[in-house]
Amino acid sequence: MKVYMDNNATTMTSPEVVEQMVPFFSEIYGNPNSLHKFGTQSRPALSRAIDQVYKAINASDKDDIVFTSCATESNNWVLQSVWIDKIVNGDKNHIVTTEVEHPSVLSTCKFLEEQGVKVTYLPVNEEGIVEAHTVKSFITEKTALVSIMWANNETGMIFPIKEIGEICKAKGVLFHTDGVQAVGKIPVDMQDVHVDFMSMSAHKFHGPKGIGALYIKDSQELTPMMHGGSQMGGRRSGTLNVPYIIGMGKAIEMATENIEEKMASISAKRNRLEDALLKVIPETFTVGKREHRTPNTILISIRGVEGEGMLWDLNKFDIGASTGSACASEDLEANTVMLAIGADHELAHTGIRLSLSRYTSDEEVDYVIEHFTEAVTRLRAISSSYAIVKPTKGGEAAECHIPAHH
Ligand code: C6P
Repeated sequence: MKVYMDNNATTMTSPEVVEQMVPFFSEIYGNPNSLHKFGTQSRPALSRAIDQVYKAINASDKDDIVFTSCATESNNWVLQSVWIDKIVNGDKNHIVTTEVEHPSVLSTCKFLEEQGVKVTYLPVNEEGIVEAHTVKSFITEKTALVSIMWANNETGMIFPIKEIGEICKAKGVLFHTDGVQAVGKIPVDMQDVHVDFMSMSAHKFHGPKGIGALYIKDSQELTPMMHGGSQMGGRRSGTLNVPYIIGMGKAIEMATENIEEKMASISAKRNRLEDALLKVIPETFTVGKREHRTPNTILISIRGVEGEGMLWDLNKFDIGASTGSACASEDLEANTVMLAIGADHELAHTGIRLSLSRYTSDEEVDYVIEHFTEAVTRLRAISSSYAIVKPTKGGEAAECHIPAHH
């Protein structure tokens, strides 16, 4: 059996999505901006896709959706354009974000700091959530933008976006949220929150890779980063990626219809997996309360077991998991979110992210429980920082002790 449990990194593209995309490669391939039939032929499907995205997040106007190549582009666009609009050409000098944002926000903030922008990186509480009152206390007269993710990719923790939006509105500060790990996983309703900009990536909800969007409330002015042929109303130039936009539309529609039912089914499997691992493997904990998390995510820490070693063992069993963000997994650094919540370096190296999808089956959960436990037992037996007192017998968890200095 092969089990994919890294759905926060990316998801399988749904067969129904691929089916919708296929005709738009070699049959209906005209440029939608062309005036001939080859071009105009794709327009109804394009407009349906825009409808699907705007309905899925309950935006107020179709023009509030601009397609991009991915959330990294959307995040860069907002941060760099607000810098140009409000700091270079305005009287602000400050951006507020958090310590636990995705690198597409954090690296852009670092770049902006090099340009002279003041950036505040807000801390998170012991669950890994940035609290609304913390945001409030750091906004100043000079703040141009608050950029805070809706849900964290490593822990699944959901941030208080509604409260933060209210604070930003009251203070007259623009509010951007990276909605990548929220859209398609939990209800996202743009009429219920005060958010100026929200980034999305289709491949996180069973759409194709390489297509994303930026929601822009009331189509407000935002200096474009892509100048050219004035596609998307001049806000993002470049020939529209028709098949991928159509794929994103279908994927978001499928992910968000009956979302409460989907959430209940995924969280039941996630909870069963988490309960089993916590019960069978001693000295193990998971980050954050379940009710504060997206329904598919577990960040589990196993004392004495290096995350990379664990991934290697899981890989041998054909189980795909990660130690954190896929884009940071090659640098073998400690998990940044675990460090942010106060874990020491050794503990922050023990995090394993398991992220399920609506395609995860009960059999797959059983398979992971069995082989995860096996891998931990093997790795603890050879770990210098973890002494096994009593070896595993008849499927029972080993009794272990952690040296006093831990
Ligand atoms: N996180 C992960 O393993 P792109 O690559 O542009 O489609 O998405 C970037 C991105 C932005 N924000 C958040 C919250 C994300 O989780 C991601 C992608 C993956 O956690 C890959 S690094």
